[in-house]
This record gives sequence, C-alpha cells and structure tokens, in this order.
Amino acid sequence: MGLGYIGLPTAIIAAKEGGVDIIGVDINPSVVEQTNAGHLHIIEPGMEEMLQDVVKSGKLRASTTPEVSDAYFMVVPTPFKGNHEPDVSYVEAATRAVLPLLKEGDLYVIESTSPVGTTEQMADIIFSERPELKGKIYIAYCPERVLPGNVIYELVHNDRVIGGLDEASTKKAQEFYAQFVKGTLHPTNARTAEMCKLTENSSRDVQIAFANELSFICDKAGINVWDLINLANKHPRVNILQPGCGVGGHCIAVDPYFITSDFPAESRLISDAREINNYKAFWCVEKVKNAILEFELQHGRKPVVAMMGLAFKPDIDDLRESPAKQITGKVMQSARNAEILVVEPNVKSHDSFTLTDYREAYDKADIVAFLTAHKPFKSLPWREDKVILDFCGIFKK
Ligand code: SAJ
Repeated sequence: MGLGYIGLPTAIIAAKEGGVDIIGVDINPSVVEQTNAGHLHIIEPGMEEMLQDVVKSGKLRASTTPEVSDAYFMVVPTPFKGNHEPDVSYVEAATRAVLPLLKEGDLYVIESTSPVGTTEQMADIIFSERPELKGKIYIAYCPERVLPGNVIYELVHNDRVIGGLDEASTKKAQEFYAQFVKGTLHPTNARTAEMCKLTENSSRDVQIAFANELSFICDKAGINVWDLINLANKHPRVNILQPGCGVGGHCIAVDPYFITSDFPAESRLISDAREINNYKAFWCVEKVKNAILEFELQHGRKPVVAMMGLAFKPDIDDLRESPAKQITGKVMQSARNAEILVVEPNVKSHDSFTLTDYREAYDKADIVAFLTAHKPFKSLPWREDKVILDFCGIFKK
C-alpha cells in the first residue's frame, strides 16, 4: 500500500530478490500507470531497470485498489499537521482499504514512520471491524532505514528491526523479510520498533544540531569550524558530524516532531536540536544579506551573488524540503540590491529559478554562498578576490 520512495523500491526488491508476487497499490492513477509501463516515477539510481525486469516477468503489478493477498504492507506518508502533530490518516486509510480483504493467517505490517502506539491503534481498528480475526492474523511494525541514492544496496543489506504485537507476529514478519533481506532481522515489540525509527533520525538531528551550534560559536570566536571539528574528531571517542545550511529531506527534519509532539516535557534536547537546525537556514540568509550590504558600501555598486546548490544534500537532485532552496528563495526576495545567480548542477531546469553553470557563476560572482557540498564545487579554486560564504565545508581541506 503506497508506491512512493520506500514502497516502490521495497516492492521491486521483494519481487526481484525474494521472488515474491507483488501487487503494488497507489491511490495516484498516474503512479500506477507509470509503474505498469516500467517507468520509475521516483529518482533512484539503477532501480528503473529492476522495475522493468519484475514487470516483464509478471512478479510486480500495480493497481489503484488492493486485492486479496497473504501479506499487506502499509508504506504511505506520515506527514505532520500545522502544529507539528503527526498525521496518521494515510496509514488509517490504507488499513481501512485492506480491512475487508484480511483472512486468517495473513500478515499486516506498517513500515511508515509512525508515532509510538500506531500499530496498536491500527490493530484496534482492524479488530473492531473484524472481531473474528482476533488472534488469527499477524500484526507487526518494521521501519525502513534506507538512504536515498543507495536504496538497492541498503534494502537488502541493512539490518532491520521487527516488532510484532506478539511473538508469533514478530516471527511471521521475520520470515517474510528473510526472503530478500541479508542484514540481521532484530526482533522486538511494536512500540520499541516504532520508537527505534524515531530515535535513529532524532539522534542524527541532535548530532547535526551540535555541529551547527559549533558553527555559530566559531563564527563569533573567529575559529574555523571545519578545522575545529576535524581536530576534535582525532580524539578516539569523539565523532562530530558536519555543520551545513540546515537539515532538509523528509525524514530527519520531520521524525523528531513525532517524539516532541507526544512527549513535550521529556524531549527538550530533541526539541532544541530541531530549533537549532531550523534556525541555521535563517542565519545563512542573514549572512548573505549582510555580505551584500557590506559589498555595496565598500564598492558603491550592486554585487553579483552566486547561490551554489539547491538540493537538500550533496550529489542528489532532490530539492524537496531543502534548506538551500529556502535560503536562495529568501535571499532573492529580500536582496533587491544584488544580481543573484542560482546554481544546481544536478538539475537541468527549475520552474522558479533560472539556473547558471557552476563555473560561470563562480567566475562572475563577487559573493559566493556555498549551500550544498556537491562534488563538482570541490574542484573550484579558492579565490581571494571573492567574498566566500562556505556554509557546507567546500574548502575545508
Ligand atoms: N546533514 C548535515 N550534516 C551532516 C549530515 C547530514 O547537515 O553531517 C544534513 C544533510 O545535508 C541533509 C540532512 O542532514 O540536509 C539529512 O540528510 P542525511 O543524509 O542525514 O539523511 P536522509 O534524510 O537522506 O536519510 C535519513 C537516514 N537516517 C539516518 O542516517 C539515521 C536514512 O538511513 C533513513 O532511512 C532516512 O533518513 C529515512 O527515510 O528515515
């Protein structure tokens, strides 16, 4: 249920590596049509060829409606509402769609990132509508952990955490995933598995916030933060992550809210980390605006400014929930006293931005703001004649 960034690759790998017969269900008819035509509607290297193989062999078929199966997987989005409260309505809608099809011996699994207690909540819905299935079906939570861009490898090789509502459910889900996962399948209960997913991404968010906080301190103290982190990491028990222009994507900047929303009094560090990482993007905007003002005062003319990178992390073309894109938009809105060149080497064109080649922009610009640490940027030479705002460590070496 759900043929998005996780559901579709999981369906393809389970069909290809595990030989499982899959019906991939999505409410979007265009996704279903494209999948059946062997066209991958998401961006993931190497995945389209695999999709074509499994569609051709008949192992994977997409549809807008679920069909009677032996196992059902909920892999739909869990966004948050206005006040950062998790919205599990898609999980509930997918569950209600398969409810009439469930039969004795079936496996029902939630993979969507979910607040603690969601699996129990869905089980309550299932058993209130189908009380005769109580004790007769298997229910588990099994979060995904794959890194976009490396999904083919990670879906097979990563360890997974599997939490059933009871031991028999955990075992049944382990048997299913063992068909295509080579990593270890760690058994636990559903609540722990739900919290484990939220913990993994919150842990990364907190660690990035520490690096971003160091960047604020170092900026005031006149210390190069990249040198500092490199040196601190020479300690055998210190491993600090890298500061950047903020935290983007659909997971790390979202999942911690699933904890802070349910446990506000207990999650102060997680909540502060979110605020620090959100604030980092605004801090970068202010830095660029100040550099523009100073340039104008010093040179008596408008500067040319290059905004380098729009993607939410290095070497991908995914611009969704990207702090780099947000910063560029804000600088363009507010800095009327500058000519802004926008650079994103991984994207051919964009509706809101006219894109410039990275070498040309670097050459022309008086002020250069590095927002995303794409590989090609690292081959650019340091230029004393430019104001360089290196928010992502392009020149850290
Ligand atoms: N970032 C930094 N500094 C760093 C590392 C990352 O600023 O040192 C920024 C990136 O630029 C990006 C954001 O953090 O804006 C997130 O990038 P990421 O590479 O840390 O993670 P995602 O969002 O691509 O994938 C994460 C992964 N989770 C963890 O590493 C704990 C992945 O394994 C999960 O499957 C994925 O979230 C998910 O779907 O939950």
